[in-house]
Amino acid sequence: MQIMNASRDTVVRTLTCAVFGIGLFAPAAAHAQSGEPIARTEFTAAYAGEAKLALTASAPGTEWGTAGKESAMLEVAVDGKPVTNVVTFNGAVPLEYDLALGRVSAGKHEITVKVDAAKSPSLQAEVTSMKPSMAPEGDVVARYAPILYGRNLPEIPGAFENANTDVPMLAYHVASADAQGNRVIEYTVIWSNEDGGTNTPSLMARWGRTTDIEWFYRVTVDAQGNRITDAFQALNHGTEAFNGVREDDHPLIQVSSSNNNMTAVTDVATSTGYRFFLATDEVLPPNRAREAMMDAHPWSYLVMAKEVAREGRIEAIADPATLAMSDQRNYLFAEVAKTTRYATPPRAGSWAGTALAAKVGGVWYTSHHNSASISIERDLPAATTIELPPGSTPKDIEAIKAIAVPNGAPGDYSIDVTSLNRGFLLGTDYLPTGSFVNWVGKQTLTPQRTEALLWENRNVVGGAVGGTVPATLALTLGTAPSFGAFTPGVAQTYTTGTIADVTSSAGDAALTVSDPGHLSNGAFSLPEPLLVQFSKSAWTGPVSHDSVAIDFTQRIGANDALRTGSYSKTLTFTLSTQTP
Ligand SMILES: [Ca+2]
Ligand SMILES: [Ca+2]
Ligand SMILES: [Ca+2]
Repeated sequence: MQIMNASRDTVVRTLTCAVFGIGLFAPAAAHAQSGEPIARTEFTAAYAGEAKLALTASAPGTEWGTAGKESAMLEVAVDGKPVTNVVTFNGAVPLEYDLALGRVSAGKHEITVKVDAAKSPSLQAEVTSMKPSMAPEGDVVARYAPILYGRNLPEIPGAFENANTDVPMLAYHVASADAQGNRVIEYTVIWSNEDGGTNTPSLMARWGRTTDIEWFYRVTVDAQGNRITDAFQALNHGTEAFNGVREDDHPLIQVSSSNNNMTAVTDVATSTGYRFFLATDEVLPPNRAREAMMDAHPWSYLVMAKEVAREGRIEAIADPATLAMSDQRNYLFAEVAKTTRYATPPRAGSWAGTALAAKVGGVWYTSHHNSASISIERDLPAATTIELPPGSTPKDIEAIKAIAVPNGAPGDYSIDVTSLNRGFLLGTDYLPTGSFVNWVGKQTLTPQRTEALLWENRNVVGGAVGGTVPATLALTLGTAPSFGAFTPGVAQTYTTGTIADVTSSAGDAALTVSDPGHLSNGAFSLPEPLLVQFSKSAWTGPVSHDSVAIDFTQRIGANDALRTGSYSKTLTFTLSTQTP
C-alpha cells in the first residue's frame, strides 16, 4: 500500500542533499590491548552541520545479566577526537546504537571505533556496520543535543560504573512552542535502571518499569534557531539555568546522583571522563506514555530486566501476593489513560488514584498490590505493571479492570478511564511478546462505583471441538491513507489511518509492518520518520474479521525542508503465525 500526501506551497528552504561515501571497514573482531581501532569508515559531509552514526556492535562473551561480564565499553572518534562512549549492553547480540557525532565541517571525515580498555569489563567487541548520516541542514534539535557525562559515585564500585549499572540507553525529544511562539525543545534520556530514588515495587506500580526516564536539557530558540534560554535537570529534581561548558552548541551535563539527576560540567578536566552522545531525533508517539519510547526499542526491556536480576532486586520465590518484585517476565505491562475530577479540591496529601487489576485463574491481581500510595495519581497516559503467577501467558489473562483508590480523604471524585493503550508480557528471552490488549471507551469510577471492567480476553482458546478448519490467514487492508497537504515552515504532527481486517485459524498470529522509514518525494525525504501503530498486533488464538486500527503519524518540523509534490512510502503488512 502507499501512503501519500501533497505539499501545496512552495519550498521555504533549500535542501542540500548529504552525499556519503562509506570507506573501508576493518575486519570484525579485534582485541583492545593494541589500542588500535576495531572499525573505521569515512564519510563526506555535503554541508557543515550535525553528524550522526548508526553503529551496529556486539561484544562476544559479554552478558548484561552476569556480574563482571556485563559489556564492552567502546569509544567512537571523529577525525581522531573522541566523541562518545558506547556500552554494549545487548551483549553478544548485535544492536544498532544510535549516536550523535556533533558538528562537522563540510568535507571528508574519518570515524574510528576502539575498545576503551581502561573502562571496559570485556576487551572483545565487534562492529558489523557503521552508517554515518547528517541531520538536515540547520536542524536545531541536533544542534543543541546535550552530551551526557557518565556517573562516578563514591558509593558505587568502579570509576566508570555505567559500564555495568544505570547505563543511558536512548534519548528522544519533545518540541513545543512557548507563549511568544519560540520553539522549546526538551531532551529526555532513558537509563537502564535507577540505583537510588524511587523503590522498585513503587516504580513497577506507578511507572510500569525499573528504567529511569528523566528530561535532562531544555532549550528555547528563536525563529532563526538562536538560543534564548536553557536549563537542565539539577540535583533533587531541580531546574537550573545551564552554566557549564559547551562543545559548539552542545551543553555538557554529568549524571551526579544515584537517582540520575545532574550537574553542569564546568571543567572537562575534572569530569568523570567518559560520556554518552546519544541521538535525540526520535519523538514520542502522540497521546502515549513516555514508556512508549521503550516499546519502540524492545531491547530496552531486556536490559532493564537483566539488570534488576543481576543486582538482586527480585524476590527469591516469585509470589504475586507480595509487594516485592519478582522476575519481570511475570508481569503484565499495561498502559491506561484517565481523567480525574474532584467536587472540591482535596487538601494536600489526599487524592483519588487509579489501579489496574488482571484476572488469572479466577483471581484478580492488582498493579498496586492493594497499597494505596502506589496507585497512579497523574492524569497523563500512564504505564503500570501487574504481577502475575509465574508462567502466565496471554491466554491466561481473562480480563482487566480499573479500580479507584482513595488516598487520605479526597472527598467526592470521578475518574473517567478512557483507554488501555497496550498490554504485553516479556518472553523467556526477556523481549516483549507484542501487545494483545487494547480497549477504548469510557468507564467512570466514583466513591459509589470503585471498580469497572475494561477488557475481556476474546482470544482465549477453547477446548477441542469437532469439524475441520482449513488453514486460513487472511489480511485485508482498508483504503490507502493520506495525510493531506503538509504546510512548510509550520511545526505540526499529521495523523491519518486505515483499518486492517484480520482472519486467522492459526494458534497465534502476529501483524507486522516493514520498516516505515521516511516518506520521500523523488530524491527528497522527510527528516522525521513515519510512525505506524496498530491498535492490536498479536493474537493468541483464532480470530475472524477482527478490525485493527492502523495509525500513521508524521511529524513536520518548522525547519524541515519540503519539496513541492507528493511524498509517499510503500509499506508491506504481514500477518504471520508460528502455530499454523
Ligand atoms: Ca542499576
Ligand atoms: Ca531518576
Ligand atoms: Ca511479589
